[in-house]
Amino acid sequence: MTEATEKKVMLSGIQPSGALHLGNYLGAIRNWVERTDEFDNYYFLADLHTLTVRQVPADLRRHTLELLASYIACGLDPEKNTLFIQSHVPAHAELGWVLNCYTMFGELSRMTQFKDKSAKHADNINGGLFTYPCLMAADILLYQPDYVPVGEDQKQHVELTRNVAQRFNNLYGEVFKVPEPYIPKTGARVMSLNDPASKMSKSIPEGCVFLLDEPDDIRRKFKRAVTDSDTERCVRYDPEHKPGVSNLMSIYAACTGKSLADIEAEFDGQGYGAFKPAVGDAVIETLRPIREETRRILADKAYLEDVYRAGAEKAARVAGRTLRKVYKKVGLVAR
Ligand code: ATP
Ligand code: LTN
Repeated sequence: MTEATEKKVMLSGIQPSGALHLGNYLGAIRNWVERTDEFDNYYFLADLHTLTVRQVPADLRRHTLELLASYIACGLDPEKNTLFIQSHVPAHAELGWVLNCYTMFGELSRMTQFKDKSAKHADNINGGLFTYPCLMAADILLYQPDYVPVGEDQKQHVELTRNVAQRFNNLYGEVFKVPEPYIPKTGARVMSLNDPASKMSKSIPEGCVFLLDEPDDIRRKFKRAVTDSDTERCVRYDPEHKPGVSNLMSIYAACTGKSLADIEAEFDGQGYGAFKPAVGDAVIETLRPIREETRRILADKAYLEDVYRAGAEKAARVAGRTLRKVYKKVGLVAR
């Protein structure tokens, strides 16, 4: 195979800090699945990242395996995607340290996720929370990816990664590929069902639809979804004035493939009463096969073990190549 026909590389990760939700699926995983054949793919579970916030150890272990099972259930075939657990590939922590030394205090201070999380966990504003983007930059740069598919909230971290990579390359030559963020058109920012001003997040469970939720729970959550207090009560896309309905429309569009204009026409004259259950049903049908398959895979621990072992082996080979180059460039003595 010639260079020109080699596939481009795609890489991303999710923290196993809780159950996966619709925002993670529509904003991230689904886009990974759609691009499987087109790219050489690396998808990992960012378990080291979760330590920035206090975790219950047994829950973290369970969530990590659940997330791996969900990756596969969502359609990430382990034969076509390198699936692995971050802590199984020591190069992440190693390059993370080096990049700490090439990232500025001021840059890290500007990260909105740091500001949000330190407000939320005011009793535990630890160093890891602050330097977390350096570990994320290492996660990415080790694999020389072309694209990093993430939801809108992670764009700032990918931009920082680009800046750090460029800074390093300016000092030492072309060591890192400078990656592009890859943000989906629909689902990039799924908002909470009970507060359309904040993103859907596991920390607001009532406004959050989890991939393993039963249909009845999903139906109930959509029935109670906050819509807008405007008088016209029609289904129209207007994120500024009608954030609740617009969020539901985006979810419906992402689950059915319909355009926003089609949806406005479909519910013309019907108000919110017919619309909300229709969105609930569309989500139920989208998530049904994923829930069933996740449960099936989770029961097969030996299979999961095979997947994460093989994934770590391949990932370590690729990551090791970049790490050795970095160590050499900065002047560390080769072992
Ligand atoms: P938390 O619930 O604690 O905010 P999280 O659900 O955002 O965490 P992450 O591991 O931070 O989980 O995110 C995993 C991926 O899902 C990232 O690519 C992120 O951009 C995407 N994502 C997370 N929440 C949403 C959302 N509400 N809408 C769209 N994409 C999202
Ligand atoms: N920071 C991300 C998770 C994450 C990630 C990454 C995403 C860690 N390392 C590398 C893309 C590439 C988050 O909190 N969602």
